[in-house]
Amino acid sequence: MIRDEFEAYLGRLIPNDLEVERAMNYSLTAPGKRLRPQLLFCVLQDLGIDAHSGFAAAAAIEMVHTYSLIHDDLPAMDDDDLRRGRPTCHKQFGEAEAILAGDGLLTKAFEVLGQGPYRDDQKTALTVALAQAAGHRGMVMGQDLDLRNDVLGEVDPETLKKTDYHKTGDLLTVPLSMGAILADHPEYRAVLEPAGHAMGLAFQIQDDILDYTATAEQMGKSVSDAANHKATYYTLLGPKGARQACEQAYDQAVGLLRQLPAELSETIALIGQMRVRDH
Ligand code: GRG
Repeated sequence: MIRDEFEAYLGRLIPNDLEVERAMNYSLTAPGKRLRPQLLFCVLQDLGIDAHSGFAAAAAIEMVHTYSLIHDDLPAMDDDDLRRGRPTCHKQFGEAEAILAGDGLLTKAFEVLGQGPYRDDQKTALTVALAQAAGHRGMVMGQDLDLRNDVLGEVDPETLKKTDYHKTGDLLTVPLSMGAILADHPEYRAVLEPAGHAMGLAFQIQDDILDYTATAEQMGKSVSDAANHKATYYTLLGPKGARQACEQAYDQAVGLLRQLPAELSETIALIGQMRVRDH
């Protein structure tokens, strides 16, 4: 199965000799859902490309995602003890090593992408897409907005939307952008990217709901929004409103994908699985 092959590939990318490498591998190979890689594989399959050719790009996204989780869990940010069902990186390796593990994963991502089996023009487009999604006008900005919202203790719906669009949506959209680049259909990005953002919004609302309704054991991470009085879609819209908004956003994502000339059946099926997730 492609998922197992990818897991084995991911486990081979970083040696385990140095303490920082052990910390990087500890978080990277922990049991995450691998949604972003799976999204890329599905888009590639839908566009007639062998999903294996997406391994380097998918690993790069997963490394950036894992770095963001390590840094998000640090005491200076969310200060969480549990991630992917294990003690967080800083609980296991100490704060300084966890900061370095995040830095190591972020830079390794671009090494892996640059060494991937892609044409130079594709590498350039992939690199720019990932850097923009992760960077200071992407996920980093989203995280920064999130920190400010937490300091204020309240947030209006527009600011929350902007925060999550970048904090969660940008990195969930990048697999779709990369799929279009690798399939030599860059014009599909005009549809795939809004679809990715609609899916990202739905995913975030679902995360907010699960934070109130699931256990830490189920989620493999701390469920701390209520204790932290965090303003989320769940607190802004209530349980029923949040569920409706989530369904609407997933419907919008699928509706957009159906507009493409290619049939996105694998991607739509994966979105169907995301829709019913319980962790
Ligand atoms: C530190 C720059 C920086 C950014 C951090 C990831 C992130 C941005 C914050 C985490 C806060 C959070 C819970 C966001 C909700 C959506 C989200 C990204 C959840 C985690 O992704 P999953 O569910 O995790 O795909 P796994 O572990 O399955 O990969």
